[in-house]
Amino acid sequence: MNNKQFAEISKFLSYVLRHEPQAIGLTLDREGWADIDALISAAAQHGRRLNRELLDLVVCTSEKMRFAVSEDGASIRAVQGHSTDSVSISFEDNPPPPLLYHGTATRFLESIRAQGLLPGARQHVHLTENVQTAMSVGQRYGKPVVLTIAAGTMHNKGIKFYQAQNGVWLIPTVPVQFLSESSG
Ligand code: HQG
Repeated sequence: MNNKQFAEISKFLSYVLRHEPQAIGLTLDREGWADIDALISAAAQHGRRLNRELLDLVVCTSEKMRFAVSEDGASIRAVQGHSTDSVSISFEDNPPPPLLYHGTATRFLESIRAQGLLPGARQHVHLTENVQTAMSVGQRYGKPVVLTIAAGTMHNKGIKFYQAQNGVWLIPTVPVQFLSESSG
């Protein structure tokens, strides 16, 4: 598989496992799991040839570790990033480090200053422990800026934080008083 094929499969999996499973007639359970055989046959019916080896390769080599295979090897899911209402992963509250980071584009700042961080189409706002990662996430939408989140302070006030299997931190919203615009 070359890089282009890898990216295409990864995008397709993000689409059906995070956003639109119904587009190929796939069912996800509440924890986001899809039966792998069902996924392969639903994909085939929609002109997308997949097989178990390709799926395992994408799961294992995805730099962002977006997907996971269940312990029994029968199911696959996206570990975060969902927008579909059919999935509600039961994350556990996890104490965050004192500071977390969110990368965004400068053109969103005015709205963020007014509303805080909102999840947009997804179920959660995504935060990272790594400034560099935040910078590259922000770059996807324009001139990047990294916001610092006083995560420890928020957690001490009883606000819950969740961490996906791939280390991404998730939270429903970040009120503006916990945000600052320098990355230190
Ligand atoms: C912005 C990728 C205006 C927010 C990445 C972001 C990440 C606001 C955009 C993951 C706002 C939503 C998620 C407000 C937030 N007003 N704009 N009040 N509050 N925003 O793509 O965090 O490759 O849904 O700053 O690596 O950019 O998909 O979220 O710019 O981990 O695996 O609204 O997606 O991972 O955009 O990215 P997104 P995100 P994957």
